[in-house]
Amino acid sequence: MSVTVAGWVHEIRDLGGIAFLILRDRTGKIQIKFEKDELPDELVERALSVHRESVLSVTGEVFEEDRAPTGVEVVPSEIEVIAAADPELPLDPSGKVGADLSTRLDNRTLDLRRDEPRAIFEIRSEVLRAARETFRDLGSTEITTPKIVATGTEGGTELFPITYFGEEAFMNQSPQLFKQLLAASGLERVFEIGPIFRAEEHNTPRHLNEATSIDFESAFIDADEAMDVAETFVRSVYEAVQENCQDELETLGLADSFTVPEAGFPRITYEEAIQRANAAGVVDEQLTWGDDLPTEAEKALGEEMDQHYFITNWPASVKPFYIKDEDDDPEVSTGFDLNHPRMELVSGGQREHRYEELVEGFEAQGLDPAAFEYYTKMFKYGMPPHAGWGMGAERLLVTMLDLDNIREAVIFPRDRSRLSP
Ligand code: ATP
Ligand code: AMO
Repeated sequence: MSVTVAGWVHEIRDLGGIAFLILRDRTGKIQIKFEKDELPDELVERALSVHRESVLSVTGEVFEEDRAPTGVEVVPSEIEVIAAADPELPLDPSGKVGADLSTRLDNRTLDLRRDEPRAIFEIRSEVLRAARETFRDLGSTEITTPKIVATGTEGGTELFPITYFGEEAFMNQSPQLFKQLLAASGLERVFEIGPIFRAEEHNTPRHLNEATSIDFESAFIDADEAMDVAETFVRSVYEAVQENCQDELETLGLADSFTVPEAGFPRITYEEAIQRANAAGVVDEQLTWGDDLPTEAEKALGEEMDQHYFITNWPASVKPFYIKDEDDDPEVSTGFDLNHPRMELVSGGQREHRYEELVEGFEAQGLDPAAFEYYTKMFKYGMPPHAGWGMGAERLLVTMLDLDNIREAVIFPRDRSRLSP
């Protein structure tokens, strides 16, 4: 049978009278055999003088050959060098020579010719596909909202300022206010998968300056129901990966260990969480009501819980203005987090939908309600109770695939010291 195959030169082994060239593309590798006596010198010379990672097109006959890596090989009759590669590569895509993460990120195109990083992004693609399917099954509508905005929502220090035709503007930290406005629109139940921008000062293995947020918001549900949705979401995305990404899991060495988290994620209150953290003795000073959970406390809790778990009823003082307080106790909020044992994945809650209480909340946080008038005024025209959450897509992947660093889950990450590629 005659075939034409095209791909990258993975390896050339020249044994004298015979040479093998391994050609690679995303479907696999194929051996091209050069018996030098039996082929035109010019063809052999042209093929074997290219450097690794050059792009070739090879036309020839296919033969069964047990000694070939895939059981077949091609004897070439025509070779076209489509794009030559330099002899020196900044990164070895065959993986024989290892490279640190920074070199890999500087040369992502070459890095993604390797099986393992490619498997991560094939899985990421499946996660986002399954995410959309799950949300649609839950009756929600996909939205996209502006990334250039006039106000921040998640704390002023983490905003990237930009100039918008001479006016101060910001890169959006979260679609929070837009998704709430849409829960009150005729759409009622919405989701968005899009970029968020946070001027986090430090380089950490779990923070990015541009991340992908998976946001959900629905009218007529409360915090408990929003948590039910978060659990269903996580489980169905894991199920999709288990079902559709066996080859990629195999490549990452996870085929045997990968499991779908069991239903019924435990829900512990913030109060219980700080008691447990105090009992574990991992924090220098005992935590008291109103403290944020430090990283060591989150870690100790994660080890103890050993599965996904919710922390509910955070103190109102540590949650943003849009989170509703419990009706019977204004100190306690309906805000929740969903944590993987390694890190926080989700924040969410029921929202304050009453106009007067919302505006009081702004003032309590030192924010000027006038700047948010485009948002608050809609609370005067029929704002239903609503709830929702936001999840970092990269944190979902890092925890699902047991990656060391969140940058492994983004093709071109933005961090404190990385603005290109
Ligand atoms: P989010 O900011 O989305 O809520 P998070 O995991 O950063 O997610 P935080 O509540 O901000 O949650 O912080 C949890 C812990 O992580 C805190 O102990 C905080 O000190 C630590 N932390 C947060 N941001 C950073 C950072 N940029 N660098 C180092 N540590 C951080
Ligand atoms: P929060 O600020 O907790 O909540 O963000 C929600 C989730 O987004 C992810 N995330 C990040 N991932 C990587 N790098 C970052 N710098 C980063 N910042 C956040 C985390 C986090 O749990 N508006 C609320 C959500 C809501 O209430 O609906 C919000 O943005 O996984």
